[in-house]
Amino acid sequence: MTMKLYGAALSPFVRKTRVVLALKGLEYESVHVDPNNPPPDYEKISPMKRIPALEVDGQYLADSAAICAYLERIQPQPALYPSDPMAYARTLWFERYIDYDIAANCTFGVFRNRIIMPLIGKTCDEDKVQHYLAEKIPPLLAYLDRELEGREYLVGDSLTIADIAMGSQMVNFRHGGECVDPQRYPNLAAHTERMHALAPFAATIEKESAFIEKVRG
Ligand SMILES: N[C@@H](CCC(=O)N[C@@H](CS)C(=O)NCC(=O)O)C(=O)O
Repeated sequence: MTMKLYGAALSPFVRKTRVVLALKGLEYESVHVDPNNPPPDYEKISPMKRIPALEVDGQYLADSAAICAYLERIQPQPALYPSDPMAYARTLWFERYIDYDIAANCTFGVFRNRIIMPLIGKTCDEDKVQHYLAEKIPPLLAYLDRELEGREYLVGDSLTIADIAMGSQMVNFRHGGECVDPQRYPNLAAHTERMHALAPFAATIEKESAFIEKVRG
């Protein structure tokens, strides 16, 4: 079996997928796709022209959630989805909340404005960023902070796809010049620190940060 992962370095969804591939020890080839300028035939690979997409022996999968669920089936260890039905469904809920609601605000609201806009020759709308930071993001982070009270992981007592999804979005939040405030969200701040200390996250953060520092000047 040969696998190709289509994506770009700073995408939180690509990073999430790469962390899962690394934890499961799966080999793959990386193919660079710029989401702002995908190749002309890319929609055959990813119908919405988004990254990541995975090619497996000539078949294609789009969306990090579908890809990671597939990877769990082909390499069940380490298990990143609980077997208990309720714990499994709660894991999928958190993954969805993070990939959509957290991403829409922390990554697309803050990181995209501050880092991607200047990279593609557009200006950052800092008023918009401040609105996200002051109004939209606090209740989203507060919910996860409450859910993490007295726990190391979002669901059960081991790492799941939900923790990886959150760790990945928080890399972009950090690249965007923000952090999870340990005074306001102590449980989530500790969780983020634990995620970012995992070897696949630590390695990618080091590589990406050097680039981000250059962009931020
Ligand atoms: N839910 C998708 C989100 C993927 C996504 O939005 N990727 C962004 C890059 S971070 C993208 O490809 N954007 C290009 C576009 O939407 O046209 C996933 O988990 O894979």
